[in-house]
Amino acid sequence: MNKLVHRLAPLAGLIAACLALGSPTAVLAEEPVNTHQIVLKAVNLPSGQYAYQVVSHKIRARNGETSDVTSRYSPKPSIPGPAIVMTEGDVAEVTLEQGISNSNQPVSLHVHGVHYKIDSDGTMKSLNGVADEAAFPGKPYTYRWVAAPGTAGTWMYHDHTFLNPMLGAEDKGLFGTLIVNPADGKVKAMIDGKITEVDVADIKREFILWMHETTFWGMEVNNILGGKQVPLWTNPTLGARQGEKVRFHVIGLGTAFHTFHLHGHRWIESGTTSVIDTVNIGPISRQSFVVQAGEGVGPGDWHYHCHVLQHMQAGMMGDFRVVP
Ligand SMILES: [Cu+2]
Repeated sequence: MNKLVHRLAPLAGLIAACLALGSPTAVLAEEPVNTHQIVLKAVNLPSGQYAYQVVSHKIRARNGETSDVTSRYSPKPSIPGPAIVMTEGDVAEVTLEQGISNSNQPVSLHVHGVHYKIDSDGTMKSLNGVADEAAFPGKPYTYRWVAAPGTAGTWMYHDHTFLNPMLGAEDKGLFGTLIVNPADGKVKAMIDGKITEVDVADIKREFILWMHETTFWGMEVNNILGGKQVPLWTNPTLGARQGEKVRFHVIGLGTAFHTFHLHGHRWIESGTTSVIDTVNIGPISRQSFVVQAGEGVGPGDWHYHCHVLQHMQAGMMGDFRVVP
């Protein structure tokens, strides 16, 4: 029996490989809703860290209209990197440039959650068996991401080659957020004490908080200002008007396990109907939830923090400032 299993195992592996390679070609049969043409650059910061920045972002809609949304982004690099927002049915062609002045090593983009073919894996040939899928100085690399049905969620993109050809340098700042909104435009939320659905279009602000070691790294996407992105850097004060629907995206990075807690607010745990106010966040696990700012509690500086005592003591905290 064991011998038979051993003889069949390579065949099963081959079939599995064929199936896996076959599926990305079928990810999006029809023309994409929007095609995002994004140019990103990886650079080094004076702090010794590294970061991504957007050079340009154009969106070509299915009807052929093209819009330039580059002004949404900070003109400077940031940690976390720019938040890329797509909708199920969209495709992104992301070109990465190596703009790191103190190194000629390859830098890449490896994305989570969405579909891509093996040549958009963002790893070296030693890992993917196909090609060195990274940008070298003067030699950009283009990746194709497909936000196929079923990929809605908050995901990570990060370097997978720089400094360490197997792992990359995500822990040195080369990471960012991909938000894929559902095609039907609705997300679950608890509003006025009831579990309901809200329109993504009614979300006024997105607060992205990455939990790394003993620090929150933040970014706001302000939907009131057409998706304007404001890098918030470390342990930021977040701001909203009372009653605004805001969405938090809390993501873990590195090796530590955290417990994210927000004072005065409750939310629906992602993928469940549980009402919670604290959630465990491990490396690359995430929680995305909508709250109505100050609901039932009013304005104030509502503290948020990691509830792991050593992390709190090291300053892993900030405020969610709700104004009338
Ligand atoms: Cu923590």
